[in-house]
Amino acid sequence: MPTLDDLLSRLWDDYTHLNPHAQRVRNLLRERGETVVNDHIAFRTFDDPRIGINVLATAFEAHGYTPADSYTFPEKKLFARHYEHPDANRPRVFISELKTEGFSEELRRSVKQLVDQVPVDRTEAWDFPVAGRLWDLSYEQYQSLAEESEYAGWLAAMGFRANHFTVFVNALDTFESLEQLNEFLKTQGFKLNDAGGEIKGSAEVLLEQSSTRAEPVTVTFSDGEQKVPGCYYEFARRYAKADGQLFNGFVAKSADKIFQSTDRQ
Ligand code: OOG
Ligand code: NI
Repeated sequence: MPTLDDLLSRLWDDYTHLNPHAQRVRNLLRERGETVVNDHIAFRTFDDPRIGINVLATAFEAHGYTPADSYTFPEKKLFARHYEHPDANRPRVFISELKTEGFSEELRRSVKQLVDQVPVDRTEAWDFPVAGRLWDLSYEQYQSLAEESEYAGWLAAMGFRANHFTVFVNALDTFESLEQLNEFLKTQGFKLNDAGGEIKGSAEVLLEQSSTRAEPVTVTFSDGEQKVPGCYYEFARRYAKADGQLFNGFVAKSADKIFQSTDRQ
């Protein structure tokens, strides 16, 4: 039986292979003597019961994760839940799904046509969260999905894999603030997602977040190769609640803008 470490390292390898900029950021932090701790990993899916949040979560629940808070995003028509592990050194897992019923008949038909191609036994496998794209897709189908929902386009092109890993800023020694880390990243040439400002959230809401902008990656569509946004790297600083415990959750208003890190420019 593969372990949680097996799953997490498969996810990291897949993620950094596709998005070398995340590995470059981590290496730069390590060169400064930092230990990079992972705050959370995020996944995306469609709300079809065959592949919804609950199905993706199974692979993590098998390793002791349990559901925590949930979040809604009315404008983007998304629902999300985060999962926690009893060992606080394990990363949180954030899984969202697209609520397809709010979209056009065409998008719903298109999504169903994709999900119909997913083999059931693949969704039951221990490594389903890193299964990649399990359907054929033309560039045209990708574009029409992305026109209605950037999230739908991204998921159709990328499939099941980590959408991002997240540096836990509290564990860094050589940066006094998220702002300082952002300045360092920009000096090193990384592009940050500035939707809603570079820093989402604040000490008042107990969470500050920033992220790189997803780098374009080459995807093989049924009608040829095209560059589309891949994955991003996130940076999160958490604050203590009144009871002295660190805030463990997410902030919907901030997350709403973090989602835009994979938008086409
Ligand atoms: C998830 C965006 C939200 C956070 O930490 O608030 C998020 C996504 O882009 O799939 O990760
Ligand atoms: Ni995140």
